Amino acid sequence: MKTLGEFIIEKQADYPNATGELSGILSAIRLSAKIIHRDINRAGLTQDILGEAGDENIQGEAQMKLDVFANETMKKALMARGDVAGFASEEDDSFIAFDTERGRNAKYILMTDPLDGSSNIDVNVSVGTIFSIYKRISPIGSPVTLEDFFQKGRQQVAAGYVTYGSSTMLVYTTGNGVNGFTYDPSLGLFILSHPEMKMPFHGKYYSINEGQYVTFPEGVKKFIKYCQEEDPTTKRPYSSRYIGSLVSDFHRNLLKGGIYIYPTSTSYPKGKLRLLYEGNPMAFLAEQAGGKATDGTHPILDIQPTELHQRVPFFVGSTAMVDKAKEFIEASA
Ligand code: P6P
Repeated sequence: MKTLGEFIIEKQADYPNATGELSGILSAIRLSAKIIHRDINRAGLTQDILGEAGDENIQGEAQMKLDVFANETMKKALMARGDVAGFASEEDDSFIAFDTERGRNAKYILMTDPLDGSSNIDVNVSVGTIFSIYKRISPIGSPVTLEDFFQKGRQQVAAGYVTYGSSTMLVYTTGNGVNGFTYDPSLGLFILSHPEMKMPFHGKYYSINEGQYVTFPEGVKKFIKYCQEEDPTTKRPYSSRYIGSLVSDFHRNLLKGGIYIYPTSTSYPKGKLRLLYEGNPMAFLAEQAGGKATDGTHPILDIQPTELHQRVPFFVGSTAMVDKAKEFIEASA
């Protein structure tokens, strides 16, 4: 049995020049996950944390009380460790510079969707936390600037998610593969349960909100019909599985193989998912596990960010399925 803490220390030993700051950030995320897990699992028991917070985030989405709670929990845990210079979140309009002596001298920044899929909480469906970590590019000793947050996804030094499902798992990468840890609440420990996770090259699940079918681009419509055709040689039809929680759909596809798609639509002409704290971290994980992530045709990790909350069409999962979707999109262009 290897705990997340032991794993982090073990991996840090692989880097003789490591200063322990990245390990400190991962420890802060671990603490946040335990606290959020606790509150999600008692959400139905105390009305004070269910439901809407009565405010909207910059996306115009009603903030759930647990969205705000998760966001503040992560901020406090990271500030307490002092290893992060700046923070950006789905729940905050702008980035936040941790403008303390320690914060100004920290090397890293973190972006997060603190509680993805939170509208599912009140109906007891899985939700997740997504995080993305970069080295800052602005001078150490000064407050972070927007340019620190506009780095391409390929510059990430670490990324991961916590899925609060039938069990709570933390899955992350620091660029040398993907490892999964299952939380044991009786011990208060994350235990290495899924070492060196690999996304199957092909899969049988496709995840997309087919209620929006009529508004999808032609290539996406053709890919969906391809998934539904009878063809035993390619094990079609595939199964449609859409949880309404990116982290949960991604996690199933990471384990079993599959593709998740949130394309452009009438409601979301640029796609719904946010590049910086949803697309990039999930794309980094997918590629590290042998999968792929594109905007339909181009790798997500190569997109140059221009806005903190910019949206992007998102195709992520098994390489063969992402490539097949790209074929239909390019043929219909
Ligand atoms: P829709 C949750 O809000 C989220 O960002 C993803 O986790 C999820 O896959 C998607 O949006 C669901 O969106 O429009 O299908 O309800």
